[in-house]
Amino acid sequence: MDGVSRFSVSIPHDLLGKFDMYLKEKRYQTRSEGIRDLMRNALIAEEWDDPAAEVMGTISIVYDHHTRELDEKLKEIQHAHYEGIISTTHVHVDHHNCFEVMLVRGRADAIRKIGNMLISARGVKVGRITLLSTGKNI
Ligand code: NI
Repeated sequence: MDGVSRFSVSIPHDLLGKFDMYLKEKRYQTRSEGIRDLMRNALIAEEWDDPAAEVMGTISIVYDHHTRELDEKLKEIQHAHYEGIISTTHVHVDHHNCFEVMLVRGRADAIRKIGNMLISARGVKVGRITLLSTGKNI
């Protein structure tokens, strides 16, 4: 393979055994592919540590839409930050609960701020910011 480096790693037997179990569970065909993904994830986490880095990801929230003024508040936050939120998908889970996933792109600090505002809104039961990458630097 062109542009590929090979290196050897010293690793305790126990740790390698656990790692192999992890790879099997995650359906990796080879150790190399599993290690490449772990390295990319580490680099993506590093990207997000730089406030000015351009990142992509998702903000997911589950909330009860009967909570007073919550729908309005969530929409207000999204409109105030329309340049960072590319797309929103809303699922009516049941009579009370809504699941909303937003695709986001922008500066890491701006995306974190939007996510934290949405997740901390009163009535949001659970939320996650998923840190992904534009893929340019990994
Ligand atoms: Ni709904």
